[in-house]
Amino acid sequence: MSINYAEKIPNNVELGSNRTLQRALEQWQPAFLNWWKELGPTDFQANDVYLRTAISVDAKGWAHYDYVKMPEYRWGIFLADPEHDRRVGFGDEFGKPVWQQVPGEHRSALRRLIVTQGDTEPASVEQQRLLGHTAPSLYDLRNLFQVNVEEGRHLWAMVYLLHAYFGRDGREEAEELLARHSGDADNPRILATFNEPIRDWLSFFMFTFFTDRDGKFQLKSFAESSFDPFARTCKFMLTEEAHHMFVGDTGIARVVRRTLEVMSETGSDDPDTVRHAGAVDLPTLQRYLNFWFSSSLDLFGADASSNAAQYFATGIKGRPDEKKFADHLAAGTSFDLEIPDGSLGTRVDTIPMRNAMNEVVRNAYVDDCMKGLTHWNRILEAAGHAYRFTLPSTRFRRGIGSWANIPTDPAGNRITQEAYDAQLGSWLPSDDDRAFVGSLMQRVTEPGKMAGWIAPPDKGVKDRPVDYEYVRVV
Ligand code: BYC
Ligand code: FE
Ligand code: FE
Repeated sequence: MSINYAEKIPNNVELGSNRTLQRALEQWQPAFLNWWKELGPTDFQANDVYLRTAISVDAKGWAHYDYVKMPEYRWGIFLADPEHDRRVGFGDEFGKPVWQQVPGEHRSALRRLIVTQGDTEPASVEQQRLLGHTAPSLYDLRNLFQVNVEEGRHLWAMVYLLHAYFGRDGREEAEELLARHSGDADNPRILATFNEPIRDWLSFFMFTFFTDRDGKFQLKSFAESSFDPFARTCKFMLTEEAHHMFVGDTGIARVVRRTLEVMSETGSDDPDTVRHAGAVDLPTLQRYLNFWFSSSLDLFGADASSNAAQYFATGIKGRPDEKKFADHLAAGTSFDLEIPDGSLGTRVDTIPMRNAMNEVVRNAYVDDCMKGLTHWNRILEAAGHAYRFTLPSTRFRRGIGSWANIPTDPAGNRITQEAYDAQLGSWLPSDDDRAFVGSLMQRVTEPGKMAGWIAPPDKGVKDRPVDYEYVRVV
């Protein structure tokens, strides 16, 4: 039987004429659909959702909007257009032609990075699977599902690379991507943040703001890779990533707006008063922010990393926007790292620049996060309110790198373990905070209506009004 691949799996990788790839994907697809049904969004699988589907990479085709039932979403395989005569942009191979096949000596490093990237995509879908039950509006429900199907597509993107370029062990890794599960005691997801539960929409917005943003920076680093199919795959994924961060940024902004309304109505900024009126008090938002930001910082790896140096030297993984740097070799230069010393102090350790690449990328990420905070703080300022959100120090609550398990306060000052243990509960969401936020999570399904803890969005999706029926729930 012949399958119309362009129709079933939209692609620009000539899937229709590649028998080996077809066979691998045909085997994997039923497993993917089973996984989606078991560990994807609970319920709503039979409902029509107003979704964007990528059907080609050009400006018109990549964003096609229509009602789709999620299991019928056409998870496609797209690479950004090739760049004529593209050359290695950094490291020891600078200026040589990029690779269209995987060089034998870089095979295991590339496979490891593709698997780590691929692992996060289905992990996030698993983390978010229950949120549909408590969506604050149909608009938000639709955005959740848009993010979910696209993370599913990102998994397809990595599975395509594994199937097309890594033979038998690539196929085995592709199966493993569906076997590990977020939070599973025996077979968890690879990176810690992707095993943290996302039980409420505040966590979802923080996650899409802070954790999807790690995705942005990792994908931008891979978009520079000398392994050209990998670079082009990641470049296209970035077009979808922008919407995920938009959901987080505007989601938090809408919560802040609603809280400000309630504070103005009640004439009080006392957290208990705000909570009694059914909104999220600002200090609780700050604690959620502290949690997801500090967790996401670990995703950049150790600040001094010989792995990172190796990836850069060999041309496997670059820096985001590598073209903006003057020196693409980073061979003779160094980086000053501030690390903890033995006695509650810090000292400077000068390390080779290449070993500091994780830290360079992390710092760029922190700057980018700051822009979101500025957005939220401007809303507070415009309302004449004195409260401001702050980003914790990159030393705070770290589990990876020089600052792992070093007790500091959110400002990054070293403190004793006792002082840390005594105060950590007040810096992160408490059980009580989570229970309160949980109590607000009531599902709203009337088109255009919002739950009481969140303001409506400025506009709807793709020229549709806010009260459009984004998900047909009946
Ligand atoms: N949790 O030498 P290091 C996304 C491990 S998000 C647990 O610094 P390296 C998305 C590390 O594996 C983007 N373990 O490592 C967002 C290593 O273990 P081994 C995801 C961690 O390689 C939302 C050891 O610690 N993409 O797309 O320089 C929704 C030493 O570390 C963690 C990628 O991550 C952690 N947080 O850097 C959906 C890109 N961090 O080998 C999707 C691919 C480190 O000693 N991954 N370890 O056993 C990489 O580029 C690198 O693996 C890392 C780590 C940057 C993550
Ligand atoms: Fe993704
Ligand atoms: Fe994402």
